[in-house]
Amino acid sequence: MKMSQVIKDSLEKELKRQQEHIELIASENYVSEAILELNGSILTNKYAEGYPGKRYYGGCKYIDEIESYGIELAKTLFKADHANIQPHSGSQANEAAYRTLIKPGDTVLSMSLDAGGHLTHGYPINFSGQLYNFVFYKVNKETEEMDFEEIRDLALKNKPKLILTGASSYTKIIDFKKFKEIADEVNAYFMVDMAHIAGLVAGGVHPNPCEYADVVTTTTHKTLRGSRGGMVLCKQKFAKELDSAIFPGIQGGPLENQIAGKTQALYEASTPEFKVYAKQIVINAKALANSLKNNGLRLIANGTENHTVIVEVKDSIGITGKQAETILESIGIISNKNMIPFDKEKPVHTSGIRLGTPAMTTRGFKENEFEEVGNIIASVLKNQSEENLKKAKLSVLNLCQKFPIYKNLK
Ligand code: DSN
Repeated sequence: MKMSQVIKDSLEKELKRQQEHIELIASENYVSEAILELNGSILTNKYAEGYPGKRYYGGCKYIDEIESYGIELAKTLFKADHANIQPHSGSQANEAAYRTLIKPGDTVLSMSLDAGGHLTHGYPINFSGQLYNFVFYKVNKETEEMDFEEIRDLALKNKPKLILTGASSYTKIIDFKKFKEIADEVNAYFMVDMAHIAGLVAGGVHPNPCEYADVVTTTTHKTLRGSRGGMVLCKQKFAKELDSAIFPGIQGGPLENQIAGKTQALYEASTPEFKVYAKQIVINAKALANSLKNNGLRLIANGTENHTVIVEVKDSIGITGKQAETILESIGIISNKNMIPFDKEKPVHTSGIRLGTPAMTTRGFKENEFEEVGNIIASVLKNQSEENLKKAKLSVLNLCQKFPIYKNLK
């Protein structure tokens, strides 16, 4: 049957949008054509509840080959004892990790949302905040970086069963060794959600949490540049409980087309080319940060060591994050409003925007392009005259046309 014209029209418009915009959402990326093909493949037809060699359905021989290969690639790439690549999302990966390590009502120490944490790290309206007793660490008010004195004090005072780190908007290298020392001191499990930095870890430009943590969760579609979904890695002693927590605990049939796409991403991330890519993501983020700073903008924690830059706009420019996001979108730059540490604005407005370099690095942007992007952003956030916006929009389109994506897709 032919594709619905309604869907086809929207799909074509979305392709054009992706081709003609500069994508700076730190959690997005462009997957390879091989991954696109696998996501839309016949693997979507198959039910395969269970795990390779232990399925509840017949006909799983080739599905098992792909999933087993993905598991082995994940274990090798991240030096993990055990891997489960079935979680449908990062949220479900985190839910499975909690079910593996703790019981409802137990205390967990994690990073607050405004400081850079995630909804599933205990936000009161998320399942995590409703089931477990979360206590939050923030960042140091002066440096806007993690403060290990505060983290240790909170751990000693609250005696959590689990200490969790990993962030959605934190721009510095995370010291997993220090976290592990604190966890050991208070006899807590240690969990890392490396969703944002998984590709940087795979590429060797961020320390690997698997060395220290009992359980490591991630999404597979951010810096790792794979199919949309989740994955959990853990020490051998948690393997059985983790697998049961995912299936039959919280999920039924795995999405084998997505699992094949994740496997392809793990294969791609194991190549020397991916190491070059990961390194360039960080070089580009530093170039973007320097350009914004040279234009007088204030960055949270004064810069970046990873793929993300967070710009404070409320006090320094007098606009909210939401307004900044809208201004940038009007010229073809896609970002997202973002809370900053100790934010006084509500999450729907915020005082900052979050920018990331993974997607445009995939497209081929290097330092010069990111310096230009920084100049454009600073210029339009400070001056929204019609003439300035028009000029900026043209520069964005020129940059996009120089670095096309999916040349074979129409
Ligand atoms: N929504 C993701 C992000 O943008 O960071 C996290 O789940």
